Amino acid sequence: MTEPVHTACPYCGVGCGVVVQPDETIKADPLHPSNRGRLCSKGAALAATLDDSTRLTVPTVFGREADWDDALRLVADRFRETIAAHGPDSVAFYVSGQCLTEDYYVANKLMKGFIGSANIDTNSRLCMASSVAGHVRAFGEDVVPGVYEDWDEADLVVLVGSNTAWCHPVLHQRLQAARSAHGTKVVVLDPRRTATAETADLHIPLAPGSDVALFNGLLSYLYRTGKVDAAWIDRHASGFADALEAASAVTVEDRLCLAGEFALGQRPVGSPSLVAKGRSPAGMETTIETVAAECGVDPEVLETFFDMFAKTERVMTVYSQGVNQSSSGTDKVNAIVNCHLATGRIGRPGAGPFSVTGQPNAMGGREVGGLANQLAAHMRFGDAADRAALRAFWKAPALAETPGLKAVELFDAVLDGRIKAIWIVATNPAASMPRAGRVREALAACPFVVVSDCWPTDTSALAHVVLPAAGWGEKDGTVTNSERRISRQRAFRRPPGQARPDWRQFAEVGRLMGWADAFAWQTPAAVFREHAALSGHANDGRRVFDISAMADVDEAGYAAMQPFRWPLPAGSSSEGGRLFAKGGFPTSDGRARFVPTPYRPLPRTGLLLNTGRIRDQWHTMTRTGLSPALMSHTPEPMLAMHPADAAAAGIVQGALTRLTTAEGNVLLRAELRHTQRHGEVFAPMHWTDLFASTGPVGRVVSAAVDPISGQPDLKATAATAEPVTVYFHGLLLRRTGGALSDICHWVRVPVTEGQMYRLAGLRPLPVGGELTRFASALLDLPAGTEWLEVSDKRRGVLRVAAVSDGALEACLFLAADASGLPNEAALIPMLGAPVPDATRTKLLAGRMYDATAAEGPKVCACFGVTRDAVRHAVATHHLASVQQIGVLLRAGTNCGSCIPELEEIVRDVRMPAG
Ligand SMILES: Nc1nc2c(c(=O)[nH]1)N[C@H]1C(S)=C(S)[C@@H](COP(=O)(O)OP(=O)(O)OC[C@H]3O[C@@H](n4cnc5c(=O)[nH]c(N)nc54)[C@H](O)[C@@H]3O)O[C@H]1N2
Ligand SMILES: Nc1nc2c(c(=O)[nH]1)N[C@H]1C(S)=C(S)[C@@H](COP(=O)(O)OP(=O)(O)OC[C@H]3O[C@@H](n4cnc5c(=O)[nH]c(N)nc54)[C@H](O)[C@@H]3O)O[C@H]1N2
Ligand code: SF4
Ligand SMILES: [Mo]
Repeated sequence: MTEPVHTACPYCGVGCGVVVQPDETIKADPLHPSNRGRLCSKGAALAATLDDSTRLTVPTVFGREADWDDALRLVADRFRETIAAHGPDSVAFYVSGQCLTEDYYVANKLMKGFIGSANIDTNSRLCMASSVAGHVRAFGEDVVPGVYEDWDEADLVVLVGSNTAWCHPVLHQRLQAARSAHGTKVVVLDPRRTATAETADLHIPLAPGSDVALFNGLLSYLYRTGKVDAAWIDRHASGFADALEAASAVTVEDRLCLAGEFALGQRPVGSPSLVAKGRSPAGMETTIETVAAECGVDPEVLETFFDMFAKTERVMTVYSQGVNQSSSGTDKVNAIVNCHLATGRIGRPGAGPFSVTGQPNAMGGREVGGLANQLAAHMRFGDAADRAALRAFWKAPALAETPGLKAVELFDAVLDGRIKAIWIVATNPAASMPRAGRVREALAACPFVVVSDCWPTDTSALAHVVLPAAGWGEKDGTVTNSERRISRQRAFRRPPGQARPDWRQFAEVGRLMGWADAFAWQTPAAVFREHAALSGHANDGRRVFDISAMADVDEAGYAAMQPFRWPLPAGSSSEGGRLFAKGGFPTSDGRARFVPTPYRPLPRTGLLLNTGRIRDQWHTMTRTGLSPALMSHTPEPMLAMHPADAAAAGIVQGALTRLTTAEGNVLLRAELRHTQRHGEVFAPMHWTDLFASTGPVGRVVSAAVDPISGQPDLKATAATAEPVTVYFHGLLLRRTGGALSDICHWVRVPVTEGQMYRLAGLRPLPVGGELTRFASALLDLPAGTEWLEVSDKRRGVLRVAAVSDGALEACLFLAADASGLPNEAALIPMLGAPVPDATRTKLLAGRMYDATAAEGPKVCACFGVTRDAVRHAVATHHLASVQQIGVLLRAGTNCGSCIPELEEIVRDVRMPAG
């Protein structure tokens, strides 16, 4: 590489452009319309993930290295044999919103067009399925009406179940800039007081799962206060009366009562006239108080929000996993959309519902029909004309006629033997699926499991065939972000070893299965051209998704392609913009649909486990877990609990805590926080078997799904928590990585020169020779390494330092209580460094406990500034702003991801006690 390469960040759906310099330093792209020069902590640390040392580089078949031809021939043969013996529905693909559009297109074509089954589903089922279903119900097609400029132009932004400060940081920064420029108001609806809520004008800590009640209440309020735009509804939508009726029944009792008043047949129908004539359906009054009680919030706060929404024309409602990942996720989406349709606030500058996408290509995957219930190019299973058009376009011998199994059902079908061969690509379901233990059982029982990934994972550990995939920076293709903007990802380095792009793997298997012509592409540009042509095929304005203007793009054009927003039909020269302000919905009559969303409260017993993300980790940590800087923000899997719940369970700050659900249990460190509601705990989704002994929290998350979208509710599992007896505490540093055996509880933290493991003994420390064996298993030293030991059995203390070629190779400290362990921050730099005798003695004498070196979690990952250092500086220098912190400590001056936390510290430190 001699010239800078413009590409897109591989993490979240904001879709930021980055520029990679010839020396592989990575900076924000100042010209990319999605980020205009901004980046977050994860984007800023991308270079650290380019280390090849732990990558998968060679295909393996039944644990042995194989060449690509043999591996792919085996895959093709086993799929063909399974289909011949048991039919096309006996095989499946499980793919990912982290596939590029070209990868995704080829996988979907192979399964739905040629194998003849729709058993291809994707991790987008866990992520976007409720938004997809909600969009289809309301608009007729899965379309996000708004654009990023709306974030600049809105006067009110309502963030529902969306921790944008951590999960869509660059959009969050854009919103903060808009607030400074013209005072945009921000309201956050989230049961937790998140970093996002900290920065908002109003935070409504609603009860989990109560969003439908809240937005139903809002619809009813808009109606009562005369804010409904009857003229717009009359022209562009239908079903208002039914939606209003359902919205007006807040509780079960109210619903029963309403059912009596609106006997079937007597319902007010033809919504617009109902509103136009000003008829108020009797008995349908919902009060602020009833809604507030249902949502567990202060009625005054709720009214403030309803009033703000009612009065503000430029209002945008942004939502993500607090909405989608819910057993009422699709209704949550439609309850939100109903309020925007009712006011005609859609597709106008600064106004509309806005589903932010999670993964870099969540949107692209939906364009190619990656979900089991979709066809390619937004065509539908339920439409015979669409099926005929697709069959003809692909010359498909066996186009699937009906939807396939959705993720949770799909893995159930693997477990019960209906599915006998599965190919998993760019996703780690053994960690990220709910009931992950059951998914592991399913994969262990499955006769043939293929996994394509860049790194070893909990899932690849269960595969018969592991295919090394070319990753970010090593492959070419396109991704689509939250605002329908298609950007190029460009290769700037060679894949390590024999790693190959996913689309090539699928295309080769398609050819080997006998469909040489249909899978003959030689370049990703050729795949993209076919995808673009299909989007315009038999379309004539029936489907909004149309990028047929790109159907003839040549290799040079594809190489130079600039980011553009769809729709971009053949003949159009300007990119897509806001949609639906003047109607024109892709339904049979061009009208949007109001959808009645009767409220279904969550069943509640004990604690409710909410799971989600932390600022600096990405999902199952295969990439972000490589960066010590990103690890420093939250180095250990934790369980956030309200102090009162903790006290009731006898759990103290920092206690190792067992969280138990119907699915099993995991061990997490308790973090007592007033930001949690009573009765609700939160755990991050990120840790896996490779990072902690109890593995992913997904093992204990239930798999209740939304009845319409099939998306699992990952935010509400009934749970109990209890403290765990810890017999000893330990700290291990070593050069080698990997999982430890299960002799104690451990959490692995990558550090600059190796790995650090925090240990907790769940059984008493062994004695005598057993103790030596125990220590040696942990140290994992090459034979013959010198090893010095100091032990004080009476105090239950063991200290070991192993030196190789004069440098510290490993060290282990065990103590009866945590205060007997050395300071981590002082120890970490010693790993791999030369250790003079004096230091060794000091180490073993235990004189490494210097409290002044105490570090603690880092708030600014870019400059390694700890939370304590910021608190100290704010207090002693009387700092009043984030800017002042930046001047003194540099924190917050690079990517800006920590700004919400810095603001929180300023507020916290400067707030008078009480
Ligand atoms: N740092 C980081 N950023 C990421 C990712 C990552 O792994 N790490 N992943 C990306 C992906 S794929 C996705 S999908 C997005 C997800 O982005 P977000 O949706 O913002 O992230 P989550 O933490 O999953 O959940 C959001 C919030 O929903 C709240 N919530 C839970 N239950 C309810 C409820 O009943 N009602 C409401 N209103 N809120 C509720 C939770 O408390 C949580 O704060 O992030 C993307 N960005
Ligand atoms: N409890 C709980 N569980 C959740 C969630 C939650 O909030 N709570 N959120 C859900 C959501 S929204 C999502 S999106 C999922 C994410 O869950 P996963 O998709 O399982 O998580 P990732 O770690 O992103 O997995 C992506 C995998 O693809 C690999 N990879 C990266 N690039 C490539 C490539 O180009 N080719 C190939 N073949 N492999 C590649 C990575 O190494 C990694 O192993 O998790 C879901 N699970
Ligand atoms: S906000 Fe951060 S993670 Fe998301 S695309 Fe931009 S740089 Fe990447
Ligand atoms: Mo996601």
